[in-house]
Amino acid sequence: MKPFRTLVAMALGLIMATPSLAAETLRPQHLLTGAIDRSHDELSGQWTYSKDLYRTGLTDINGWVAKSRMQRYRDIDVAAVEAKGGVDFFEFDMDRGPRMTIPGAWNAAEPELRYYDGLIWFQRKFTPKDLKGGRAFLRFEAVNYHAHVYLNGEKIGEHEGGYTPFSFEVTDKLRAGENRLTVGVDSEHGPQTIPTGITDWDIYGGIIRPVRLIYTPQTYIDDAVIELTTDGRLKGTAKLDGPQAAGQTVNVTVSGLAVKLSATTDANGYARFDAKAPRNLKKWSPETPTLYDVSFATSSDRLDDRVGLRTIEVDGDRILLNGKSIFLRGVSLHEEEFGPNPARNMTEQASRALLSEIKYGMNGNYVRLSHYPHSDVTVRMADELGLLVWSEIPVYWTVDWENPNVLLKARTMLAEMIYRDRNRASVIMWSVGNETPVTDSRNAFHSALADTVRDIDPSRLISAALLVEGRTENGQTTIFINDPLVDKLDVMAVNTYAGWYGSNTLEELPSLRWEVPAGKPVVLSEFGADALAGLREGDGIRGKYTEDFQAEYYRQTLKMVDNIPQLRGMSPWILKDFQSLRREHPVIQNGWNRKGLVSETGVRKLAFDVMANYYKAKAAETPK
Ligand code: GCB
Repeated sequence: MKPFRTLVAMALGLIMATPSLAAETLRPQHLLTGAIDRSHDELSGQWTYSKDLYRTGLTDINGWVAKSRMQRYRDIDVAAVEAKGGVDFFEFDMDRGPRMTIPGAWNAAEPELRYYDGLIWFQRKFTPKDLKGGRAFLRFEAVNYHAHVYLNGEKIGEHEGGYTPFSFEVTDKLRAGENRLTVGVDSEHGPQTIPTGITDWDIYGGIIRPVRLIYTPQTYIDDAVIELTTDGRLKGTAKLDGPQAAGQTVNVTVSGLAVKLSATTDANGYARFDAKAPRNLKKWSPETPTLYDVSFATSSDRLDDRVGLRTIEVDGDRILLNGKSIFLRGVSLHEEEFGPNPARNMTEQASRALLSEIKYGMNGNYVRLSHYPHSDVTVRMADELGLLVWSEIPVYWTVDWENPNVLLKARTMLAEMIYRDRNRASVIMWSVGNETPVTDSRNAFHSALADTVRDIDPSRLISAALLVEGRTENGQTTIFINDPLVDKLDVMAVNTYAGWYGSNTLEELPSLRWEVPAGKPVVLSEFGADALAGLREGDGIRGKYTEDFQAEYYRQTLKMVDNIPQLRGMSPWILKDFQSLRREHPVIQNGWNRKGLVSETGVRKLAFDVMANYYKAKAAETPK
């Protein structure tokens, strides 16, 4: 009998041996690319809900089938049955339940739900349009963390993973008139979830992004991508879904460009385009974020998207955007809107406020969307404003590295993230993990993730936020990367907190030496220090937690990292104070991680200007 670890390694080997097939099997059955621009009914708004901490609506004691009087998803008018009398009784009534506005996390909705972590049932009714021979899909942009979905009392599917979209076809399940949609949302995380229950951010359970009923023709364009390649071509694919998917002509037009792209779908519904990019094409960049209206059309369907066209690659230890070396002037960001009680409801307004502070306030050109895929509203806003994006999945700190099911979950999340955002010019880098300690099983896990990314999207860069080590010899401290995962990455990223965590003083920072493997670009994915906005040196506290300390920490850290020759960018931790259940200092934190360069309501701290000035100077330099 082979040890478990060997079996896992063999399973990983198998996955890696058949990459394209593997990527194809990870493709969600219905992608509905560009969902926001399709014909749809918005199902956001008021939903009723019912708490179910003991999960009585899912299973009864001893694992028996849930009692019908507990099944919140039943297609039943409880009040009407009660009015008739009889033996039946109920321990729920979704129609008369309390209401919550969807989308939005429940912790912000009601004080009694502030720290609720478990199952809550949500329900709403809706009346669909006449399908007129077409098809309909229920599309969820994100449900955190595990969704159990029922339509008119019938289960239509489940989804695990709190930050990526999923869709179920309901063409034959809708009825004329009123339909009843019920979603059980379980926020609980455990050893086999991604992330596990141990993070540095808040619970944010709920239907956190919009829900829509999407209408398509019988045969429709499920997915369409277009990109500019480094050899100056416009390439793309479209995938049709439906009975007439094969042998169809797909025509692509790009607003304002005289380019003719046309192809016929193969037996599996795929069409592939390839043409020389016209000379007058304006490339997308942070300075000129040109977006083109691209439309993909067949005889029965048309899919529109606003797309930027640019190239991204590494050349030795440089990152090239449109063939030119670039320095990433960024900051990290959690998905949390400004304000004292965020609900993770990323409206355009909320997202614009955050990203504008980076772009115009801080003189930035880049944002690390940490630690999970953010709303597509945010990514589209980055396209519009001109911010480059690092996007990642929450393979964070601890994950069950040896469990093949967990690996499959991570690969599925990667696929769902990448397939959603392949048309976003802003996204230049996919990250496969954050601060995961080096072990054989972790290395194999991450390596499989890197292969998955390369397989699905070879056009973008791969990175991971790595841990660094330190060594002191003859009084000289050296920080170094000792991680075999580096071989799989295009860009090495490191998190460093010397001067905040650990025993280094701020004065020592500039003398710390960095030793990084040659030949690849390095970015600092994190560095930072806590400060309570308004707290100054001398206010009854000295050093850590004051704005003065944080600003000095930034000055000294910047001096230190300026000595790294391959440094190609940074995303200090973090734009805004964010809610975290690890942070309970009663005077300073009260549930907030205070490493923001601005407070939770947007008040800038002293360190904000340190970064803004540093980036202003960087923007004026020509990158090496
Ligand atoms: C880290 C983590 C980040 C934390 C941060 C901190 O290294 O990647 O999620 O919030 O440190 O504040 O300690």
